[in-house]
Amino acid sequence: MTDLLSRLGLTSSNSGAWAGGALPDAGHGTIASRNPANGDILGEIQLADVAQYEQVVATAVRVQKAWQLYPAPKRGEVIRQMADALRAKRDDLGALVSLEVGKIRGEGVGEVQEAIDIADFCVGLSRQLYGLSMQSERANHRMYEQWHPLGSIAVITAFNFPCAVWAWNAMVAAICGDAVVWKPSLKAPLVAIATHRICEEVLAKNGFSGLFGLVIGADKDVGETMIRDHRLPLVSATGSVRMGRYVGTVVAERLGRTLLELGGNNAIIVDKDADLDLALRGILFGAVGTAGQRCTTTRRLFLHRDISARFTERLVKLYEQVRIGDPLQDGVLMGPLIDEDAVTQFETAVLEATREGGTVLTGGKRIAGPGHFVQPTLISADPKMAIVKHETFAPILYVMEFFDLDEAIRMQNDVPQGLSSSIFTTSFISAETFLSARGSDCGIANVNIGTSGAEIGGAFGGEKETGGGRESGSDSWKAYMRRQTCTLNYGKDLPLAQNLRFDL
Ligand code: UN1
Repeated sequence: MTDLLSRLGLTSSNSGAWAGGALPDAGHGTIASRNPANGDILGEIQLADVAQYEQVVATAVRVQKAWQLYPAPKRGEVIRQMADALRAKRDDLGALVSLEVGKIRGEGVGEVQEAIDIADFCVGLSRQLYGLSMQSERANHRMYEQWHPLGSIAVITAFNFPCAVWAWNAMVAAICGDAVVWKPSLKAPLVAIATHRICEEVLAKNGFSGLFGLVIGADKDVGETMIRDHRLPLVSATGSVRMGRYVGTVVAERLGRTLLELGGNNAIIVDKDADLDLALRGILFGAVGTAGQRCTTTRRLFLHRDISARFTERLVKLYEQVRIGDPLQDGVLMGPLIDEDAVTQFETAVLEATREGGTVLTGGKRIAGPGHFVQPTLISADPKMAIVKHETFAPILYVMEFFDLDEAIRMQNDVPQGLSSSIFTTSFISAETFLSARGSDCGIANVNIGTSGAEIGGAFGGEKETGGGRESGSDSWKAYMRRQTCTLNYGKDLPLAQNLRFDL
């Protein structure tokens, strides 16, 4: 383990403030990063204070001034080098993700791959960033729109994707000509430092050291200062609805922009004509993968009543075969929850569900011993139960029945969140209905695959309380730029729009 950490440039005590290199300890206290599988301390991190935050932002703002003038395809070349640098460290960084947040090895490495993928995507994007041209109603006039860098942006990330979600934002923002100040979760600081170091090294080699800043600090000082900071026109935040509502309100007050990726309460509908083997695999990955701690985790399952009883039996059997344990061990499918708080929330939700009339079909308990392990849990539930409408970041899947597709879609949409959704069906009509305007109301709608594990090429995000933001692929880059509409007159006359006359 020590070898792994030192290969990633980590020591037993690490700076929590990075502005073109590590800033010295501010004496603002430290936090420990612990392995959730056994409680071992992986390393200490010196918390950043507000003065260091100032230094990080001032550096980012200064470097951005030069970066925005560097041609976008050249910015793409720097990001290409970052993709390569991440590739070279992929397995080590992936293992660190496993150690610090408890993902199984494949998922840890997969997360770093996601960061590499978005970097690759951005290399191509750097030669695009297209604007539209319009037909002018005036003779000898040309109209078009172009996109300029927004400036320096804030990125706040959650523990569950401690590398990839930052990369979705940072790589795209960098291509767009922006600087990025990152405030990661205090539950995953080492992955943040290691990721930052890899990218900072590339920036430094290219003369843009400090374009990416990192501040590992408390919400009450560093976080508060950051969301109120007028130098950061965009705050991109991933986390709970409660956090997003607060950040959104504070940033809106200063008329800044937010890009919010908040809670999900994702459902899978299994129709009576579905390929049930496929559905079982999709559900298992969606609900048990990452120990139920993805924002895209499958939390609700709607089964057609004709297949419900037999299918549930098969699902219970599958759940009981899931190997739980050290996430770095081969064959293990589920690691621990992130911390003791998460275990308490798991237990509270199970209790609440049974109190409301739900029945635990399998699981429902924490696993004794060191580490924050719980059992993957299936609960037979009713869609009206309050707990079913609530996102609990744990491997709990509520199982419910439906009679026809309209009812299933209605139940699926009847929650405050709107991130991801899917249907398993072999019927073209059911699939298209699910994807139609009267179908799923989520930002992501899938057919015959689960709710999680999206590719970076699409826009990622959701509706309603999920916050409405879109990150990663497609045209999400537009959130990181400012749009300018330009009208040029190359004639000798000055015609006005709307045929207006304004002559003496
Ligand atoms: C998250 O949980 O915040 O679609 C992001 C997925 C991953 C990203 C999840 N590609 O499950």
